[in-house]
Amino acid sequence: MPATTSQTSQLKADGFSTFPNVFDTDEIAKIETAIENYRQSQSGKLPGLRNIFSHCPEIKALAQSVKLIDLATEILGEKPVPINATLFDKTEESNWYVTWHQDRSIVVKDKIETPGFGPWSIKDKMNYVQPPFQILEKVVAFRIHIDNCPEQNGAIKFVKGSHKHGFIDPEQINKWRDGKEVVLCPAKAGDIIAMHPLILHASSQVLEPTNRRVLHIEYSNAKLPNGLEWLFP
Ligand SMILES: O=C(O)CCC(=O)C(=O)O
Repeated sequence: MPATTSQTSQLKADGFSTFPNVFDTDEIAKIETAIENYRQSQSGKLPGLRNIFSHCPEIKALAQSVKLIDLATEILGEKPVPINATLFDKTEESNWYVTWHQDRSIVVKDKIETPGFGPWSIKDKMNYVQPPFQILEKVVAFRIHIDNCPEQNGAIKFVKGSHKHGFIDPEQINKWRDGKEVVLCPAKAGDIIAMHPLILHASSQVLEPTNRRVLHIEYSNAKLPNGLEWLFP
């Protein structure tokens, strides 16, 4: 399923692009089973799950599949590795919204103090760090939709082109985005929305009593300096 030129150029220009029907119903059912088995082992229906690659070999294999690696290679220009996977769910019982933000952190194996990298934090036993812009430029995230996500069901929204402005001070985000074009991106089960980590994004609560599961897999071909290593090569 090669990316079209218009999809890759939209991703470069706008910071996001939709790839419809990447997975068929059977493929999505397999992804769903793998995720739900892991989820049940982690005290049930948590709204989000980190560290999926460590616990879910099926999802690690999916991330390393030719289909996804080829797509990420076309976007990034040089073969990447999957570097992290997270599940985001919203349901009537766990109905959260996400305020405008950029994804500024990566996950690495060990904490090694390195100029330009920081602050550091630990979440679910993983070392998160904010790398310099030059690293994030070489990251793309695939949001794999496990459920249909119509506009009113917490669809993600983006400030078009905001990834080109580097790091935006979190305190200034609301002022900064004033008057800028916002695009709401509904999706169907099996679609992928590809996004640059620095695109400003947010999402609302769900208005329908259904799941809104998105498997978010990040890829990068950046070489980390100073002995730093990706946690999941
Ligand atoms: O799935 C969502 O609505 C939010 C995802 C998110 O916050 C993120 O990708 O950083």
